[in-house]
Amino acid sequence: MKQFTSVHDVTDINALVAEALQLKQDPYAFLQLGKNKTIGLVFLNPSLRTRMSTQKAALNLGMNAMVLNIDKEGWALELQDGAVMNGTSVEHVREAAAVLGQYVDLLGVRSFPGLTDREEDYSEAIFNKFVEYCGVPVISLESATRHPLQSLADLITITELKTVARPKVVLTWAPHIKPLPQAVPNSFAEWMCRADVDFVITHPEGYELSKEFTLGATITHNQDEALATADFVYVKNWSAYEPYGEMPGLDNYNNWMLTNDKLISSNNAKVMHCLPVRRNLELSDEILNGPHSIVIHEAGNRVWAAQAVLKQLLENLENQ
Ligand code: AN0
Ligand code: CP
Repeated sequence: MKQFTSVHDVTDINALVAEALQLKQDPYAFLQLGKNKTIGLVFLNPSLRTRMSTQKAALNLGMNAMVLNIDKEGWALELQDGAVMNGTSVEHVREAAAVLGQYVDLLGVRSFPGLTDREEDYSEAIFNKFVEYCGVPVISLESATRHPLQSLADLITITELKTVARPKVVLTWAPHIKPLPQAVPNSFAEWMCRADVDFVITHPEGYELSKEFTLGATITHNQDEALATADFVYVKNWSAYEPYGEMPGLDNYNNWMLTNDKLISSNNAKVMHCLPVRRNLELSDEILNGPHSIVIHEAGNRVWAAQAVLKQLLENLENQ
């Protein structure tokens, strides 16, 4: 693997999951692989899990990890080409990314969408500038349209905890008070459509995801119908793709929050969420505190997802 920005960078997702589960059994087996190698983790937005799990994964491989919260600790970044920088921005991403590439062997980047200009977000305008100018392999720590480390951890979790060969996996929209990116559901859909699962997406009218991510999924506006016989229920809020970044009809959809009652017709479903989660808005206390929830286990698996990816990227560096 040369970079990790989406499922398209992975040749065999099942082999990557198997590798992650092996690392979980024996976390320090490749301590020598990352010796004298450094990963930089650059955040333009907040993070708890991605930051800590990727650092942990790097340490398990014998690497050094350096973190920069570039939005708070770096110079104010200019992202536009050709800008006359006589305003608030101090450093252009061309120099910032190129200089970071001088200090590290791998670079992780987190860059959320603005949710106002769909074309800009879906072209990954900011993320791709880091890819273009840093000169080292890049790992997505969640970009405007995808969160592949999360999706890999989700697939690892489903593979580990499934009780039938081909589980039914349901992605269900949940209420929220502010517009959130489509990155997590896009990415989850993109991975599930390639996994050995029956994949169903349910959301209210107006929350259709971009088709490029959902090809092969069953899509319904009927949440009850979707939840029937589900083995895994993946809860997530997202804002609309069209009209972009808006939350059409939100006031009518409070009843989309998952409760124990809604799971009665499921196959004793396990409930997932990428976290952070707003309790009793997106997901009820009774689910999060109860036996259905596997969200902490899922977050734990972020380490093995990151470690499997870093291992393959390091092996690729060695072979160059
Ligand atoms: C982000 C999102 O929905 O993309 C990050 C999730 C991992 N969530 C929030 O901004 C609350
Ligand atoms: N799930 C996830 O990526 O969490 P953080 O935003 O805390 O990294």
